[in-house]
Amino acid sequence: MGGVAVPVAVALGSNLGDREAHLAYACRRLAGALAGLTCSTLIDTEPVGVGPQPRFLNGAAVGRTSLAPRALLDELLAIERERGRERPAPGAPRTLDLDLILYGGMVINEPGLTVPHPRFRARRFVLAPLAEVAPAWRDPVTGLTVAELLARLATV
Ligand code: PH2
Ligand code: MG
Ligand code: MG
Repeated sequence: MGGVAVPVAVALGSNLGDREAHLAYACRRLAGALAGLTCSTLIDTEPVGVGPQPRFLNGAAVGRTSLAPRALLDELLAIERERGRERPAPGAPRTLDLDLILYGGMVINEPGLTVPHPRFRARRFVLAPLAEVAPAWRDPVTGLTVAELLARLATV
């Protein structure tokens, strides 16, 4: 460890197998990886942008980490694999998807690691649970809070 703990937000999703068990597992594992973890309640959502698929269960978690962004991403991918996540094709149904949404106020554009998550501002299934646990967190790109981004979704 070492370094200053940075507040981070993670989006959780599942639409394959026992969705609740996968997300409950993710919250337990994240509680070990992130300090002061808070997990949102879970919402059942229509699949967005992936064609006909089983419905999703979505949630969000916030906590603090001393891991660098890439190390945290590796940890998220490891937790996904622990639930048998496979990647047969982009957008395929998944047991567990853990997306890094916000890493403090950092803006990162690297291969495989874009933070804030490039599509989170348009996704109600991310913003609604995130607004439950971190409404005042600010998106470093638009300067808007999570609550403002969610409110804006209704009108655009
Ligand atoms: N994730 C996607 C694509 N579409 N739709 C819902 N409702 N929930 C998701 O988590 C989701 C999605 C890509 O990761
Ligand atoms: Mg995703
Ligand atoms: Mg993902």
